[in-house]
Parts: sequence; structure tokens; C-alpha cells
Amino acid sequence: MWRSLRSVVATGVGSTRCRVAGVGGTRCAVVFDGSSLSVGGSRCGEDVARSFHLSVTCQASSRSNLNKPLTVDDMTRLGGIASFMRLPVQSDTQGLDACFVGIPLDIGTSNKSGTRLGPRQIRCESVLLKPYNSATGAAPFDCLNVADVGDVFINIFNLPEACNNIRDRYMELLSTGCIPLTMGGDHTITYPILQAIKARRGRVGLVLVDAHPDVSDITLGAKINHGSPFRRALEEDLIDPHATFQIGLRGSCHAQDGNAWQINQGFRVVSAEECWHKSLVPLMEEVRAKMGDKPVYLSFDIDGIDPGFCPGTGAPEIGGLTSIQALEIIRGCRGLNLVGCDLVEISPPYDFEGTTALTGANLLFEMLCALPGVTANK
Ligand SMILES: [Mn+2]
Repeated sequence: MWRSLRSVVATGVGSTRCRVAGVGGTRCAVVFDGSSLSVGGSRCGEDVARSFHLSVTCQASSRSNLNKPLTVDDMTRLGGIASFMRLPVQSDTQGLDACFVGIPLDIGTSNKSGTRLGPRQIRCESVLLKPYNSATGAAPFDCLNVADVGDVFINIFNLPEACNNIRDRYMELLSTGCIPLTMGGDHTITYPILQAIKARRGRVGLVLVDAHPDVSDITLGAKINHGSPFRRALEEDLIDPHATFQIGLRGSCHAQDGNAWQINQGFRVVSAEECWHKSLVPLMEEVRAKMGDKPVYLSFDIDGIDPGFCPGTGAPEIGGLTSIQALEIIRGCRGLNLVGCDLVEISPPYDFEGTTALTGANLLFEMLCALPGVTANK
């Protein structure tokens, strides 16, 4: 799947994944948007392309025969199979650049449950989405081949086994180079996803949006639950602590120095208070500068957003991010070498107006729009 950059010939708009010869075999995404080339998320000039002996030929303005979501002319909005955005459904990732995948798991939850119903509800609300991004001009379905690959089989009576189910399924999904966009599910799921990402793509930088740090050690004797995924991820060297941002943390905590542990590990903690009354565009400039070309995983816990916008979650905290700030964060991930994203902790039983799942569906679309290889005009 990974090709030597020296041998790549770009023959149209799109992206490919390469090893950069002479730079320690570094893996990166190469994106050609029709007029310029970017390597590992950084735009580069012809001189850089030449130094890699990369030949670029623009033949087509866009790829043909890519999957498209159903339009209202194909089928009235509330008709059709409720895949994400009513995209085609397939069982594997053959031929796909990105996929939507659900994990209906909530047995790692410590407070109110219900996130096992998240993937289905997000898909239902996603029928309202249209294929182009009016703010950024992103045209994901003109650039990437995308499908919904359904839900991960999990043993809902055994959390460690469910995590193994998730890790094994992601090893398959990632084997083709596809980028997974995951619908949770509680936050436990990010741990086995990161295990598979490490095996297939290497250690990642992490952008985490969350009300809680999720770095607990052991609770009720259990090392695996939705409060511990990033503790486990750090122990297993799945994430680079010096390229980990936790954004939106707030609320009461278990100790007076509640965030000391992860700060001591090297995490950059951005509390909700630091975000109040501000645009987060400058913060995302800092994130991009820190990440550079390295593979990055984006994990978005819906409880990072204020419960006034997103009440449908199991452990809400007041004083959170706005939905506008959520958009700034995700749009600010454009240019990163994103290798996977998730949107977790939506609990439909507490989502009385459906706005939480609707927000989640929109944020997943924004994640797709931020992926390497997606062209945008703004
Ligand atoms: Mn969380």
C-alpha cells in the first residue's frame, strides 16, 4: 500500500500515501489539488517536488466513479437506508479513501448510559447533510471515495473482549490505507482504535476535545473504561505525549491538582476557561505547528461542547465549548496528516430534541472535509 515517494506519479487530483525516501522512510500523505502539491500536510513548491523526483501531471479536474450520498432527487430525505449521509454501504474498505463506521458500545460508561444508540441516531440525523461545505468550499465526495462500512461486532457483555473485537476490526479496516471516521459509542472505544492505528500507521499525535481528561488509572478494579483510554494509550506508546492536546477540560475533579498527571507527561491541557469568549483559530495554529507532518488522530467527545448545545450525553459539564468553537477546532485540523477521527459519547436517550446527534453528524462531516486529499476553495 505504501509507495516510495520517488516512484509516485500523480495523475490527477487526489491523495496517495508514501514513504519519503532518504528521510528515514517517513510515512506521509501526498496531496495534489490540481495546482499545487502538499506533502505530509505542508504545501510545497516545485523545487521540493523535484528533490523527491516527484512528477506531477494534472489530467482530470476530479476523479470519476466515486461514491456519492443520495440526493433529494434520488430519494426523499427521510427515505432510503439510513447509512451515514445515505452513502453506499460496503462490508470492507477496498477502494475506499475514508469510511464511516459505528461502534454501538456503552458498557464502559460510568454515569448515564445510552451511547450504544449513538451510531444509529447519528446516521438518522445525517440525512440532512448536503455534500459540499459552504464555509470552506470543501468537496469531499469529489476527491475521496467514501462509504459506510456498518458497525463493529462487539461482545456487549464483556468490555475487554469488546475492545479486542474493535482492535481486530480496525486492523482490517486500516489494512487498505482507508481513514476511519468513527461514530461512538462511549470513549472506551478510542483505546482499541489507537492500538490498531499504532500497528498500521505508527504512534500518533492526538487532538482530544473533551470535558474530562480520561486518564484515570483503575476504577472499581477495571483498567479499561471510558475514563481511562488515554492513560492506557500513553502506557502502550500509542500517542506522543508531547504532541497531545486536550481541549475543553473543566468541571469538578477528583483532586486539587486534577490535571497534574497528564501535564507531567507532556500533554498540552487547554481548559474550557482558556477557551471562553475566544476564537480557537489561534489555538489550532499552535496545534498545526506542533504536529507538523506526523500522523494525527482526532478524538472528539461530544461533552466537550456545552450541554446547552449538546445535552444528550452521559456526563455533561457546564461551561463548555460552543458549537462554533467545535467547528473552528475541526476546520483548524485541515492540513494535518489525519489518520483517523472519532465522535463519541452521544447518548440519544438524553437527547430530547435530537440536537446532540445532529451536531455530531455535522461534526463528522466536518472531519471528512478536513482530511488530507480534500480540496477546498476558502
Ligand atoms: Mn471522554
